[in-house]
Amino acid sequence: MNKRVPLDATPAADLEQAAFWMPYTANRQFKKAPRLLVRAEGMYYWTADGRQVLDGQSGLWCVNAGHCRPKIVAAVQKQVATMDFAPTFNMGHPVAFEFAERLAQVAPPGFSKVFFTNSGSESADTALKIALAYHRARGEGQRFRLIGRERGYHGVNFGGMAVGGIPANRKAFGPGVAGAGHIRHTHDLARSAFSRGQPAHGAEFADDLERLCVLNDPSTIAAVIVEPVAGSAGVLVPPQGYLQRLREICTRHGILLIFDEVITGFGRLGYPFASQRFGVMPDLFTVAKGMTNGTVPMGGVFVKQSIYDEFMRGPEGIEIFHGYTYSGHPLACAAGLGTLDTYEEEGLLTRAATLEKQFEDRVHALRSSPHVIDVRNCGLMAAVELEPRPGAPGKRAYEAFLNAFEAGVLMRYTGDTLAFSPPLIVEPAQVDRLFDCAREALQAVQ
Ligand code: PXG
Ligand code: PLP
Repeated sequence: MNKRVPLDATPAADLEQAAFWMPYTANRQFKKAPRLLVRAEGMYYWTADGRQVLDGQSGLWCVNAGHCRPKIVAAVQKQVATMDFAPTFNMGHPVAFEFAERLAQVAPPGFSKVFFTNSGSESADTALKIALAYHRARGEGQRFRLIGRERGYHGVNFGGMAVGGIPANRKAFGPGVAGAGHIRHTHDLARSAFSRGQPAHGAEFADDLERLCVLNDPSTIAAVIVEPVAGSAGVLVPPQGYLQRLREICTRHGILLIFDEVITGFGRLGYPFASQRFGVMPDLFTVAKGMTNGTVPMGGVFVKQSIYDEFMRGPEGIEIFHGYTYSGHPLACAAGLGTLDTYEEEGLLTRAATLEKQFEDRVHALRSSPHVIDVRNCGLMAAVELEPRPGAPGKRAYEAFLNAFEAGVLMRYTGDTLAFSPPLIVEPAQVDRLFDCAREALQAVQ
């Protein structure tokens, strides 16, 4: 029989028989030595045993305004007591319309329509489906191929998995969707290790798309989806000129370019969206995470007006047979409105730019720590890549993560990479603490 987990569970609580099958977690390892968080405020979490922990990863790249912000909490509380749920299929409610309007105002010019989902994974699959249906509506239904990139992450649903490029996320799950392909990644330790910001070399990696165009005929390709800065794969910053070249090739061949801004959106790079930082506009882009500050699950796909218009030219009736029960959920929209208010009042969508220099200097100082083979950064997003321990890949980063957590700092590890993405309200002294702690955590790793 499953044991009851007390609300004040301490790390010593016995969770070995717990019913919760944890996502992306080594369940057996975790349940033997659980790390439980029970409260959050601003830059901090508190653990079940009462320790304060500095949040160096914005929850999971999502809590951009910091935790439990009053405006967001109040907006959700008010909404849940007013109207818990309302359908958006053939019905509507004002909060969804208002939130979409506000989003269109913060989006780059021209992205005047937004389709609501509930996560980044749903956003990726929705964007890919919109791309296919768009071409079909224009009489180019032969464009069925969807191109992603090695090391890309677009969530875990079938479409996003198929175009995703992290091997472990793909290998157990069969062939995914037909017509998925991949361009090469941009990770280039030999030429670009320890680049500050965008690497100088590697614009030509974009030409790999031309190879796929030759192989498949470009008229069969519907869309290319990339993260402007790859997050999950360990903060891979686009080489200078790379995104421009990708844009140019897509335009030349009539291929839609989708940016997956699930992590980069809502201020992470010092601009509201990565497209603005890099000066390259996609045709569609996906968001989630920071859209509601992580408070209520939500995602979305922004499209250019011309894409929406194409759907509106067809016969009267439902224009796209797609949507989720919870598309535009009232609580999520309320949380989103509170989030945008908070971002705007505190200038958070551009605040990262003011902290970037210190953040960059501090993360690059880790170059001299043991086992470090690369440091990468852009905005308030950074990674430190470690040389894998022979025969035990991933162990060094895991140990550094544990050491830091013991010392009261939460940072993300993935493979042999440590990732840093603090809330955008972070203060310079907290940036110092984050990297002081990372240095000590690395020092103790064999
Ligand atoms: N696209 C991108 C670019 C993402 O980063 C998703 C889609 C999927 O979003 P959902 O909401 O379905 O998880 C993501 C999510 C990590 C990590 O450790 C990254 C994500 C999620 C969890 C962990 O780097 N990114
Ligand atoms: N499965 C069944 C049996 C359903 O009825 C529905 C929605 O009505 C779904 C899946 C999809 O659920 P959601 O709209 O929450 O994604």
